[in-house]
Amino acid sequence: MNKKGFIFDLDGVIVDTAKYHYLAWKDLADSLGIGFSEKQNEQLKGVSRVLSLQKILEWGDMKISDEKFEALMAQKNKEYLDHISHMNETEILPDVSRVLSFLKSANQPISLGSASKNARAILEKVNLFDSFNAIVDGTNVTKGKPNPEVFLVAAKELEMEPTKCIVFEDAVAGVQAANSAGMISIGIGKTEVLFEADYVFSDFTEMSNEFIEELINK
Ligand code: B16
Ligand code: MG
Repeated sequence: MNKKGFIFDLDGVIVDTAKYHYLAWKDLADSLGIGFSEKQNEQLKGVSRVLSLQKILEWGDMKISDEKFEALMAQKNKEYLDHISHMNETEILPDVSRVLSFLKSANQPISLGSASKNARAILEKVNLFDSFNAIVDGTNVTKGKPNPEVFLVAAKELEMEPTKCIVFEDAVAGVQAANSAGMISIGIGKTEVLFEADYVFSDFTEMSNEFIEELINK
């Protein structure tokens, strides 16, 4: 039987936590007097917490001490945790559960590949923790997307060759990471943004089980 390793990003693929990241970063940027648009937020998708704050400070042309930097990261994460504390299964994006069930019934190994250090907590909240054979997140890697580390570790956990892995990603940095890892990249979102991906779907409702079967048998 054919087997592929299926690796799912979390934020923007399984759940729409990007909106909570945006709210928390926006409040933080406001408190520093730095303008922060939704377009800029797009550039933070898939990017680690440290790098996200570095970018915001760059946009505001602001330099701060290491202590202040740590305090701001903690402040942002506190607000973000407040938002995610209210999450439940209803926040799983459309047809994600159908795709996960289909892969499980086809005996395909599944991993999470997220930059977030809060990934495990979020999976628990939406009751999907047990749907994965492996979970790799921001606590397991040192290099953030677009570096391929998170996906390469996931492939290793699944005991699959990188070229036999398929990544679902909503972020440009994540698609680039999947491509650098030598994996098939499937963008979830807009083609204009995710044009570097091998395939793009606006969401999982557009992805048929037949397409997934083709991926398995490729
Ligand atoms: P945290 P993903 C990423 O998750 C988010 O897209 C990105 O916006 C966030 O800054 C990053 O996780 C770190 O998240 O602050 O929770 O550690 O898309 O790779 O699942
Ligand atoms: Mg994402």
